[in-house]
Amino acid sequence: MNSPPCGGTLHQQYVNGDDANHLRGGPFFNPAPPPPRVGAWYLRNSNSKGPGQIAFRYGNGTDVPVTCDWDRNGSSTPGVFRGGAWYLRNSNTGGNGEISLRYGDPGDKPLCGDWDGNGSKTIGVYRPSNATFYLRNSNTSGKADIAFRYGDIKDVPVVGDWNNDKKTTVGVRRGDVFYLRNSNTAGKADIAFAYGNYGDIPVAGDWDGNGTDTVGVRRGDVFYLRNTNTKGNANIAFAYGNYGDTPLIGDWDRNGTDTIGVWRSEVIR
Ligand SMILES: [Ca+2]
Ligand SMILES: [Ca+2]
Ligand SMILES: [Ca+2]
Ligand SMILES: [Ca+2]
Repeated sequence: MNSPPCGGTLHQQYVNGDDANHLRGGPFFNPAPPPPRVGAWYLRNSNSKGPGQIAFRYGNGTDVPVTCDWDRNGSSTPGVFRGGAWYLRNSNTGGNGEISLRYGDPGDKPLCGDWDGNGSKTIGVYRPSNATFYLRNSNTSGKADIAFRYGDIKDVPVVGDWNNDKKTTVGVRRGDVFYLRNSNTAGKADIAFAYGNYGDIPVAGDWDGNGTDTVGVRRGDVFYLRNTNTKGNANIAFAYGNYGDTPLIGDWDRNGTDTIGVWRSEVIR
């Protein structure tokens, strides 16, 4: 998993992110090979400011991270989505993927939840190009068990158990408004409210351990978490990680409360 990746995707990232000035060298400029990147995971067991309590590297720096309780032991652990391939790990440690499967297409956003309420959390994807959720009830390759359109193109997906019925269902954020639905079907939002600012990254989790997932946003390096799915101010706000990190949410320590983490693409040194 940690071997140096290669190919067009990484080159693109290098050109766009690391050394765009090299493009000014002209059409014949041949850039040096991009430095290999890994995915660095920094997880914290409380929703508060402070150092990461769990830190490890897993996957490549061009992967899309996803976290879930893959093996139903109560602990959220990492997975990476790489253009339709998933590599899942059952502990919050560096190492090789323990489960690999194929599901979804490049460009999809990986998701995880207990879509059918049977106690097992499983994979899903949101496809931005057609605003469609494709959910699967096992962590295996195969076709979607549930597929439906919800929201609009350019919406950002969020998933959670908004009504404490043990089923994870979908939602989207559009502008500064969350549109949450209590069933995994097409239809109108059951809950809609504004929270945060345009451009915030939406998250969802059970911050207070009461069984209901509620929303939050990450803005810059600050998490703003709310304990009800309603309009209002953040109940919890704290800085964690760096600007540009990808937020992570999970119950890393199996205490029934979801807390934050961040994922960062790091150059191997
Ligand atoms: Ca399930
Ligand atoms: Ca639910
Ligand atoms: Ca809650
Ligand atoms: Ca926890």
